[in-house]
Amino acid sequence: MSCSLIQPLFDGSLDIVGDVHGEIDPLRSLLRHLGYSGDGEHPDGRRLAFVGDLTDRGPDSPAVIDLVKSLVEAGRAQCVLGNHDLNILLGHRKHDNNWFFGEEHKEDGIVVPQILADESIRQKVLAFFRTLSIALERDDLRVIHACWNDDMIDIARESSDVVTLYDEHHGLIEGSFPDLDLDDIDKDLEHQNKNPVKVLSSGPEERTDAPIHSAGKIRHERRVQWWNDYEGPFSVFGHYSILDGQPRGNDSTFCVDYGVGKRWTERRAGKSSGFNLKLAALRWPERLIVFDEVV
Ligand SMILES: [Mn+2]
Repeated sequence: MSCSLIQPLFDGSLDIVGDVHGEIDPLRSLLRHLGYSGDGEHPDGRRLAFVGDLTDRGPDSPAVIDLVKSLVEAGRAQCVLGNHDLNILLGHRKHDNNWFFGEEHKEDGIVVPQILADESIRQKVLAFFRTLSIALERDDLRVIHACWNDDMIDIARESSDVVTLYDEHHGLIEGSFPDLDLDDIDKDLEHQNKNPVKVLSSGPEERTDAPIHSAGKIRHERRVQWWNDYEGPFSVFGHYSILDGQPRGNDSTFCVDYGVGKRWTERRAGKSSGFNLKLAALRWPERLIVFDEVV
């Protein structure tokens, strides 16, 4: 049976969880604070939706995937693919996904403490990711990892396989280059902004006036704040990590990624509680934010 990459979102009251990035303990705390039992049951019948990026950076991506997979299989959660999850599914090797290939990951010369995958974990992760959609929707609410773009959603709606959709558009974009007069930055931007899988899971980008230094690299592109021009039902997204605690979004959009994926940097600096970087959930329809730590 084939099913569309755009799926109906659960009805009823929801708790929409931000990018978890392998942070299993904050995830368990958050679910407890939200009132879920260990196996994901809620006394008020609430259910969960995850905005994706379950993996990378944090200490235990396999445990996060195990937990979310069990919640999904029990019908208590839904989950969309994030760009980190997609990199794994597409076989795109990045420094953040060394763990998946069984290799240590270092930042500033220091090993990031992480559980590394073996072959059986790899197979399980890939099998789970193959079951996930790229967006969830109902009349009053949408869930997407990075960017809700109607045109790209409509293309993804006709597809049932995210790898095929990605490859097909990658090929089309490459094929258009001989007719265009583009430099390498333009080509990168074409791939970012014209491939529906890229737009939906990592958002549109634009050329910067001058090169910018970001994460030890020189970049000529920056992320576009698409939500400023968005119109439509309320969209909840992750991806754009909030590092300063200031809410991102407006009357019709909300970013639920409060940056827990970089919490290991706070731990490395000696913190063990009172973290600035958090895992969050948005309660719907209450529009209340709940964090993993109660402070
Ligand atoms: Mn992301």
